[in-house]
Amino acid sequence: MTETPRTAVAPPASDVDPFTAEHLEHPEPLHRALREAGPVVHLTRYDVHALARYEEVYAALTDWQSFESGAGAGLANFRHEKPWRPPSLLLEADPPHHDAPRRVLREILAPPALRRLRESWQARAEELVATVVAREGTEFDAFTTLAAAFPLRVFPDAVGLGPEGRENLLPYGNMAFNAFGPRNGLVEADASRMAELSGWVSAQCTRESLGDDGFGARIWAAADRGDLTPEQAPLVVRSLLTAGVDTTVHGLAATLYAFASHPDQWQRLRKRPELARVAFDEAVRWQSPVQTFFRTASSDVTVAGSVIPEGHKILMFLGSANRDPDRWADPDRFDLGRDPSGHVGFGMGIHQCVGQHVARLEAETLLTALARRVEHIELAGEPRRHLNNTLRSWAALPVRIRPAR
Ligand code: OVM
Repeated sequence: MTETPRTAVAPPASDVDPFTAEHLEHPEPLHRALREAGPVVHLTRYDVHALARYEEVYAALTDWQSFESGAGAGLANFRHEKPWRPPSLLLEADPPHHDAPRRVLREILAPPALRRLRESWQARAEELVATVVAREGTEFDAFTTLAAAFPLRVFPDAVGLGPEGRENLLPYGNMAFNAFGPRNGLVEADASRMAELSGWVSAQCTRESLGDDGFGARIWAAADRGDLTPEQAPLVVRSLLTAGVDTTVHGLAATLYAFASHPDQWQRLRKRPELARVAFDEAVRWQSPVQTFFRTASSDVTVAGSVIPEGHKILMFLGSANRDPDRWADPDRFDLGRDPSGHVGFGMGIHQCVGQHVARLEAETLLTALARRVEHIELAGEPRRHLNNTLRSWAALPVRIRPAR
């Protein structure tokens, strides 16, 4: 970002609320309007500056010096407002504090460290798909049966979580992702369970409650080596539990929705199952399970001629950047033939999703098993969204399949 020019222009203003049910349910018209209004749009209702074009979203994500995360990655400005929980050491931190937790988690979740999980995740995907394919009738809710069931089968075990209370994981993540938005009805609906869910998650982050062969134990081992302090370790475990479940559940749901609504692309995957990873990234681009994140200007920052005043928030529309026609050819099409790399569905820059290799391994193992056993998949009814201030999430995805012979 550049110095403040003498000729700063006032950005176009809008009183739109992106967090209403209408826009959360169908974000595309709002995204198009914001992209067309200009590179920066002042949202007067929240006094934040919206970026909806790929170029500006990418630039802001990769400029942590101008746009800090330490004041929160949601609407709440931690300079003035008390966070609902102790801030994340990863998402809600800046260098240099961010660096040690990031390095520790990056190594634990890096592709070489995940190799030992592949075989068992393949086996669990085969089991799950076999039960679905063997059922009487071939119509079912792919959200519950596959998208939610698979991550819940593999991820908590990989972390080393105990067996009790795992049903709290999705509600906790839903609450955390709502909390990035304004205090609307979605946040109020979570309020009654906040203390209970936060208490449960905190209790899972101690050394004693984690198995000795999982991501959690490796985080504690990093503390034993001195790569983290003992105070940091439970908060790094908490990041796994916050960011690692709902994201993959709704990312897999997006992928299954993409295939159920594009049967020709399913045939393409069946012929070339090695496209599973590309398919997942293309679905993440096309649906953007994480729709938005905020940053805070750490000085007066000029974006495309408009000044974002120091201490003010920007609202980055990842889902809109991922469908910007200036960046993507035929952006609204889910297409296994395109190269989706460069999408900002996992963010970009120093905060880019540290768990993305875990997510891709879940997607690869599940999709490969499905591609082998399912000849055809289509929608069997209207999919239902679950509304969340940040996640593009699902309540039901009715599908019909024809098992392969
Ligand atoms: C965290 C975290 C990181 C990314 C996303 C997120 C709730 C949370 O470190 O807790 O969403």
